[in-house]
Amino acid sequence: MSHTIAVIEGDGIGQEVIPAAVDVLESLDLDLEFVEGDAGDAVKEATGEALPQETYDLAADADATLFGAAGETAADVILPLRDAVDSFVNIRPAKAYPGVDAVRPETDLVFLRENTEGVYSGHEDDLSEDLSTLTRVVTTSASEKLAEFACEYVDDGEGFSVVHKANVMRKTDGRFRDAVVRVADEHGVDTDEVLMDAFATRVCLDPEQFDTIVCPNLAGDVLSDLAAGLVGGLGLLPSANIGDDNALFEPVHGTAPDIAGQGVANPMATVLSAAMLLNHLGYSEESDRVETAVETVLAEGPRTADLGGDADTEAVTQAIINEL
Ligand code: GGG
Repeated sequence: MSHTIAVIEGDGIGQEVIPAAVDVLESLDLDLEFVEGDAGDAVKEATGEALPQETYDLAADADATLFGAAGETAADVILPLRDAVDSFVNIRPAKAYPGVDAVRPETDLVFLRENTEGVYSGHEDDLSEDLSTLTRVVTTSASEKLAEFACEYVDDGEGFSVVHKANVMRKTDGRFRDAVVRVADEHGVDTDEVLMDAFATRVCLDPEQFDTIVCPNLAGDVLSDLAAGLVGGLGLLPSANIGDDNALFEPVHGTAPDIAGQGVANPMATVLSAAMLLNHLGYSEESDRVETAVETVLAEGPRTADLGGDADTEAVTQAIINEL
């Protein structure tokens, strides 16, 4: 069966790592059709719109989307794109690979981040010259939907950690915590609760205490970046935004303006996101092959500067393709 993949590079190193991941996917010789869409800072400058309607529709209609990064226009691009694919959870694995000089080589975590609300729901206002406000939205229904997904995701009797700050944000994180724990109890899935500030310390000191982490939107964004610091950097973290009928895959990193345009960005996070895309579309064997190829190159192949090497994006991408 043929699948249509929407490909949206966005800005900065998105324009370097997305073509690399598409090269890897094309080398597998599957029946995938790639359709390109524009979005991001440069598109906004040229057209006034960071996410043209046709790009939104492209993502909504495709079987899956591969997205790079957005800079200043992140709120106008990433959030609507996640909405276009109706994604309610952002899966962010943070795993230390052999051969990478990781701060905590024993790290193997998966963040299940609520993906529709919290402080990312867009209700922000300037009320006076001195005052800006932000409304934090938490619904029982979105929290329950995330929890239902988490219960199926763990499916191994392991349970998961619920990370929140309900001792301070009693109404919003209280609602989130209560809904997630209730759904887990109904499914007979064990949970342990951790306040998000304490989690930040504990995961740095001893990441093996944790496995799957279920958390609100902003906490998931920040804490997964923190976990990236434990495993060798943001160049290694992929992500999947999953909806009921659609999905979007993107590296956790942003546009990296300091290195954009030089051809030296690490393509691993995007290639691993492409592996998650393959798995989502049912190509589990090819997905495993891509992840194994990445692992092999990380262990013994060329690496980019963020991992202490001097190889460029193209050399690392070619090394991955050679391993497939
Ligand atoms: N590739 C994802 C990206 O552009 N990340 C930058 C960013 O600002 N992300 C915010 C988010 O993931 O919600």
